[in-house]
Amino acid sequence: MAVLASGQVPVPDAATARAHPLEPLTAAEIEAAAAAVRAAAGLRPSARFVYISLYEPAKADVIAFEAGGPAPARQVKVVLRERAERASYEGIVAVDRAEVQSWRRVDGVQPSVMFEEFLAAEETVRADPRWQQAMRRRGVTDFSLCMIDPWSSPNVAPGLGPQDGRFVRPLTFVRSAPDDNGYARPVEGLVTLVDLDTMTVVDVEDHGVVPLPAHPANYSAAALTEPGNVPSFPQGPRQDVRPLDIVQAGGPSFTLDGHHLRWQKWDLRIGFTAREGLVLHRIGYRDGGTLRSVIHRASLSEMFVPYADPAATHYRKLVLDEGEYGIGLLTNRLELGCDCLGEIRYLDGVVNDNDGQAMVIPNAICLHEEDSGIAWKHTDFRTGYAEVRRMRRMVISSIVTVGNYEYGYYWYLYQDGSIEYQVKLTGVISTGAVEGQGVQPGHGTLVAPGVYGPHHQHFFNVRLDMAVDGPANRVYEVSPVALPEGPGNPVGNAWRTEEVLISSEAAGGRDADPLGGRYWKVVNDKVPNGLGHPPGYKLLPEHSIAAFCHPGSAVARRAGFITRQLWVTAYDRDELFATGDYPNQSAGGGGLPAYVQAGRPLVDTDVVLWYTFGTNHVVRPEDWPVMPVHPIGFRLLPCGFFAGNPALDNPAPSPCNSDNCHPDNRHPG
Ligand SMILES: [Cu+2]
Repeated sequence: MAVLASGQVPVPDAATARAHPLEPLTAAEIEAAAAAVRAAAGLRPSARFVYISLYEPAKADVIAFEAGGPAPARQVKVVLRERAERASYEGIVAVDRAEVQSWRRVDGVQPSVMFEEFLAAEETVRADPRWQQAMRRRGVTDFSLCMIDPWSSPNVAPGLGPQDGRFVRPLTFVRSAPDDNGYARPVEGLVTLVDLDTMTVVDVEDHGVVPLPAHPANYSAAALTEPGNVPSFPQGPRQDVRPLDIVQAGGPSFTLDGHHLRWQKWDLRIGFTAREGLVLHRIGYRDGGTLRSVIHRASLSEMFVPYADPAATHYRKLVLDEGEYGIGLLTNRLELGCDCLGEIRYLDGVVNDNDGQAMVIPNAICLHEEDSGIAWKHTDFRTGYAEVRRMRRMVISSIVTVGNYEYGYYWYLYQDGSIEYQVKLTGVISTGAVEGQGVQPGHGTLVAPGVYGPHHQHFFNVRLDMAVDGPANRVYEVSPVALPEGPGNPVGNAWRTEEVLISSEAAGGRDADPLGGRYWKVVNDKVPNGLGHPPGYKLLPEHSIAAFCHPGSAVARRAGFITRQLWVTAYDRDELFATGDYPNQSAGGGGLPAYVQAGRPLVDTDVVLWYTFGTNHVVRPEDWPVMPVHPIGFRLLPCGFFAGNPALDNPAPSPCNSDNCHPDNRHPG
C-alpha cells in the first residue's frame, strides 16, 4: 500500500526508473501548487481552493515519454473561489519550478460546492430565525438533531445564475437521536436558499406543515429488533450464514508498481482526481510480446439525478453530482472484509482541502481479483469429455457518499479481453413526507407510513479516450437490419448488419436502439488483422434510458449530455467533462453539445467516446431504509482485436479429475 505523505515525490516506475507523467499528484505537489498561487496572486484568506488537480500532459507527450522521450512538465490546474470578491479564478502551475504559468479570473461561473461550504451552510441555516420558526411550527425545538443537506441550486429561474450569487438550496431532515437515520423524517415543504460567498440565508420557503413521519428506519444490526423500526426483524440478524473465505494462498496475480497495475496480460495505470475520483489510464493488453493499447483514459465524466416530482420541496432536485460537488473528494475509506473481500491491495486518494493543503483518503481505491463463473465450456456429447475454464476478473473500485446516496464505481478487466464498467447504486433514497394514513403520493412510492421516495432518474456519462492499437481510430455505428423477403431471403429470416461511419462531430450524437441491438465499434483501420478485419473494440450500450425532461427545458439544457446515449468527439486535452468545466448554476449548453459544435472530423484520428447510461428509479418499498445495490453499466468487447478467443489459454481448473474431464486436463491422483 502506498501511503503518500507530504514531502514525497511521485513514485518512480521500476520498469523505467522514472516517475510516469500520469502518476497522481502527491501531497507535496498539491501543497506546492497552492503555495505558488498564493505567492504569485497575493491571495487573501477569503480565497478558497476548490480543485488542485494534475493537468495531464497531452497524449502525444505521454506516448513520447513511454518511448524514452523527455518527461513532460509536471503541471497542476488550480481552481479557486475568492469569496470576498465574489469571483472565480483558474490557472496552471508548473509545480517543479513553482511557476504560475497562467492565471485568470473566470466570470459568470460558479465552481463546485466546497466541502467546507457544505458544513457551514448547514450551521448557517440552523441559526436562521425564519428556519427555526418553521421548525417550531412542526413541533421541533431541538435543532441540533436536524440534518440540513445543501442540495445544489439549479439555474431554473431568474436570479439563480452564476452571476447572481453562489447558491445552494438546503433541505431539512430530523433525527430522533444523533446516530439515527434522519432521512426517515423529511421536513416536507421547507426549502431554504443560502448564498455561500456571504454565508447567509437568502430565502426560506414554507409551503405548509406536513407531519413528520413517526417511525424510525434504522439499519444497524442493533436497530433491527427495536420496537417501531420500519421494517423490523424481531429475530435479529439471520443465523444460518456460514463463513465464506476467499483465500489466495500464493497471493494475487497482479503487481502494483506505484500506480502501474499489471494483471496477467492487462497493463494500465490508476489515477485519482478530486472531481472524478477513480481514473484509468493507458489501458493495454499484452498480446504475444507486444503491449497493444486499447484506451488512453477512462473516467466518469458526469452524473445527473433529476427528480420527477413537481412538489415544491422536490422539483429543484436536479443534481450534477460530479460537476457540482466533486466525487473524488467524497470518496470513502474502504474497510477490508467489509467493502472488499479477499486478497486486497489498496491505493490512497490524495486530494486538496479548501485551505490548499493535501488531504489523504486512505484505502480510497480497492484492487483485487474475483472468480467470475465460467469463461467457456464445451462437452463432446459423443464421448462425454468436457473442456471448461474458469473466468477471473480484475476489479478496480471505489465508493463515494453524496449526501444520502452511495455510488460504487467498478471497473472490471476480464481474461477474454473485455472491459466492464458498473455503477452500484445504494445508500438511502431521497425522501419526502406525505400526510394521511395510506395516502399514495402522485410522483413517488410510499416506503413507510408517511414517507415516500419520489421517482427520479440516474444518468452517468463515461468518457473513453480510445486508442485501439494507437491513437488513430474511427467509429462505426452497427445496426442489424432485416432484409426484405424475396429470392435472396426465401423464408424471411435473413438479416445483416449495416455499418455507418461516424465521420464528423456533426453526426457525433447517437441514439441507442435497445430492441434492435445497435452497438458502436472503434477500429484502427490502418493495421488489419490476419483475417483482414481492422482490430476494434465494440461498446455494448447497456442500460440506456431516455431523458424525460422536455427538450428545450432548462433541465435539458443543464445536462444536455443525457439527450443522446453516445457522443463522439475529437480528442482535446481540455474536454474532460460532459457538462463542461463549470456546470454549477450554469444556464446549460456546455460540455458535449458545445464540443460537437466544432464539427471536427472523426475519421482515422484521435477519437473520444462518451457513453450515457442510467436507470429510472421508480422507488420500491424494498429500497427502504437502505437500498439494496442496483448495478448498471456497460461493456467493451474486443471485436477483431484478437485472432480468436483470448481466454483459450486460461489454465484448466485444478480440481479437474472427474471422468468427464478431458484426459489431457486431468490431474494425477
Ligand atoms: Cu435512485
